[in-house]
Amino acid sequence: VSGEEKGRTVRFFEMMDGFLKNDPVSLQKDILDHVEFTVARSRFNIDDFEAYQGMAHSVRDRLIERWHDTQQFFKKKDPKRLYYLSLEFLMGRSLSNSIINLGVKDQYMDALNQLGFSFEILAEQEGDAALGNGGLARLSACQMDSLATMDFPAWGYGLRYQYGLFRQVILDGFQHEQPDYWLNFGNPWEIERVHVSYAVKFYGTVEEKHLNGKNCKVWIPGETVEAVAYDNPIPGYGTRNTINLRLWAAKPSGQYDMESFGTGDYINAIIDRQKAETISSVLYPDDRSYQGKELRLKQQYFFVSASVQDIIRRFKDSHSSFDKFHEKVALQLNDTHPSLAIVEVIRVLVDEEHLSWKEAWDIACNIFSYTTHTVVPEGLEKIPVDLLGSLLPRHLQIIYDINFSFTEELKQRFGLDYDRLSRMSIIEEGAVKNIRMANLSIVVCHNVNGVSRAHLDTLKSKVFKDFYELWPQKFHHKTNGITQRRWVVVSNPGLCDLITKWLGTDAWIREVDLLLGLREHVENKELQLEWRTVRRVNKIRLVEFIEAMTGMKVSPDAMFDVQIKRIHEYKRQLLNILGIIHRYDCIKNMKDSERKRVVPRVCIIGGKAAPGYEMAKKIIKLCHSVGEKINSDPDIGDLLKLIFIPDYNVSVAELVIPGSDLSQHISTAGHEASGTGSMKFLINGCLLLATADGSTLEIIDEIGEENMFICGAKIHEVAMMRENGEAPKLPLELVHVLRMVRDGYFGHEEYFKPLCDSIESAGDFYLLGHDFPSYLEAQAAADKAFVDQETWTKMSILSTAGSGKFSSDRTIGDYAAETWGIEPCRCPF
Ligand code: Z15
Repeated sequence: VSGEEKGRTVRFFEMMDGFLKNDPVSLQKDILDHVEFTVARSRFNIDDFEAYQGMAHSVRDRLIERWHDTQQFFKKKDPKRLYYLSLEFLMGRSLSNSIINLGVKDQYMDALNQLGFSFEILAEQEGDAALGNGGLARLSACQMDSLATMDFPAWGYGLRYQYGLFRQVILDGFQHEQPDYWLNFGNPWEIERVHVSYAVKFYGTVEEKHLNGKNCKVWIPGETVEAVAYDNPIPGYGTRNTINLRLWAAKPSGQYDMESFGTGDYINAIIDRQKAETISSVLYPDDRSYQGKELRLKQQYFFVSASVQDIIRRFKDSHSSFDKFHEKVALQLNDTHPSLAIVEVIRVLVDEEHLSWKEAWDIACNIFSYTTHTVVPEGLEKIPVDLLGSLLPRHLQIIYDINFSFTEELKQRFGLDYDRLSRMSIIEEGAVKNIRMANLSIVVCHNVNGVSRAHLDTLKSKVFKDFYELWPQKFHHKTNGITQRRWVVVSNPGLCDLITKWLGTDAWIREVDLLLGLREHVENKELQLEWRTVRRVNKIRLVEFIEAMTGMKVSPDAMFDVQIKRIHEYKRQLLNILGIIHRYDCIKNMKDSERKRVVPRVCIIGGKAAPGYEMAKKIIKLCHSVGEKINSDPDIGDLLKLIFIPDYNVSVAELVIPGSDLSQHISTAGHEASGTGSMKFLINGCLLLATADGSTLEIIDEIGEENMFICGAKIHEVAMMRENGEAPKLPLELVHVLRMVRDGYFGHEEYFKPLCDSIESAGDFYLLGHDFPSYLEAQAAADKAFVDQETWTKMSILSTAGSGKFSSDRTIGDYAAETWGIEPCRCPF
């Protein structure tokens, strides 16, 4: 840094220094001020929720302060920025994460103690922000944390759904969906920007106009809706940088009032206007099934259009032409859900900024990159041409133009290979014509990323084979990761302190590779003992939670065996449950002497089924019916318990993961693109029982197969069995277990029949039969290892020690260097 530069930085620093004080006395005053003036409750009579609100608002002030400094600093430096577009962000709670990342946790703890409040109780008052479904949505949340912590000049864009993911309520073992009124009690973590709003157009027609000697397309919309910005500050850890997640809410537009109110039907005109808000009202709850719904398409375009307008406005604030646009802007698409952004950028540049097609095209090809999260062709998003044409007539024209040039290029390259042309075309012909959003994204994006090494292999050899042959240089992978801030520092403070103590530094919170240093101490008896103690405390916390949620008392001496994730046939919760029935049946048939050697287990399953996914809902019911039978069997006692944790979400995960001994990741090999739950368990020292799929393959590389329990067919074996159409011969143990279900041992035999049929008469697509024996072997190996607590503890320490690769810091570092071309831009303290 030059002397002059330094001088400026110092003045800058002085300017921002010391606005809000963080000593416990100042914090107390701020909390109480907010209770009195923001929450409007008397400071002499406040309950835990009001105290939470007061505290949250005081934290919010500190976030805003740093947010301003960061945004000003970015503006001054004008670096290349990353814009991360995702329709889903699964943020969970913010209080604890914020004070830890701001570095003011101890001060707040003191302040609260002096006021007579417990931080843990206040933190429990907060509900989850659940603006997403599962892995893809939590991934974007983890990546935002890493982007902020690593000082990247990044923005997130998303939708501010009024209803997040549904609440799961279990009645008589069946899942019911309830709305998630997450905004009802106010949201201190967002800043409403009434003045940051854009008009978003829908429907209407396209007209050809002659302007300045050029032919122009003018889109005359049939409906206009206003997008209003809500900013959610994302604080980095160990840095002043606080980046922005901007979520859009739909409001009626003021622009066309004269027309609708001109008819004199005032009341109906108001009611009509209000309908605009439905666009951002509700998150679609099915991950990876696309139904071609108009509202969903409206959501996608609404969010994309507002974001693109905002990005272009910000760029134009400091640039007078688009020459440098691609040097200043990178746009990342989280799956194809925001891929209309590609078309929107071209439309705005050509129709509104009057660039040539070639200029606009070159810009789009330079700025966009895309991550795919799916393994199967059915997982690819399609939009009916008619639907898109009526909602976005100009965009359909542009898509056809792109496709025309693309197919011309294909013909040049491959000749008139019509099979190939029809496979690769952006338009899918057929009874219903569809737009293949993945094809559109691959054609334009300079970079297509898979989420694990195995996933990239599948993309190259199957899902995007044709495209890989055409553009091999576009295809890469960035193995997913999770943030150690939320998944250890926030959720497992005991383990966090222990790791820091043994590494002699807390630097691993920013440089996760330092965890490797734990390997040196793995034989140390003192560490082993402390490790077990911390894990034991976490288990007891989980025991209390289970009792509060389900009324069941379980013993912390048992092995806690956990499978928590969305319910999906390919994730094979059914394999888990059938394994539990087998275990139950074995115990029932044991002599007393044999029972003494059984390792007691508490099996825990949690997860939501998409509301329309019948098989997944049956799996939830089966879990409850089996649990009821086992848990009430006096013959079994503490040897086996089966618990279903209702309404699984981010904050439930934060509590369950640190208290688990064993976790299951048993997708049929080749079906899980990556799987990020396994990484959260791994870093918390929970052992994995897993199939060789997605990211577990890379976990094996890092910690060694000897520290995990691996089972099931390998990816190539699955492919071979399916190709050969091998008649599945089911193992006898499995046939026996299915017999019990069919015979009504757990009741509801009619309702469960399709589950049994999927294995016994529908070809067992997910290969439960094939994998059952090796699954049971892996379970037996886990039992055996658990008996020897010292070995188990070492495996646990080695799991944490080897988890560094699976930090989202590593993922984001790779994206920054290899895909986005962005550099850190660190706001001075
Ligand atoms: C989703 O959560 C994932 C993939 C999808 O195609 C959709 Cl629509 C939702 C998950 C993958 O199933 C999981 O393997 C991966 O770890 C995660 O995305 C993040 O990449």
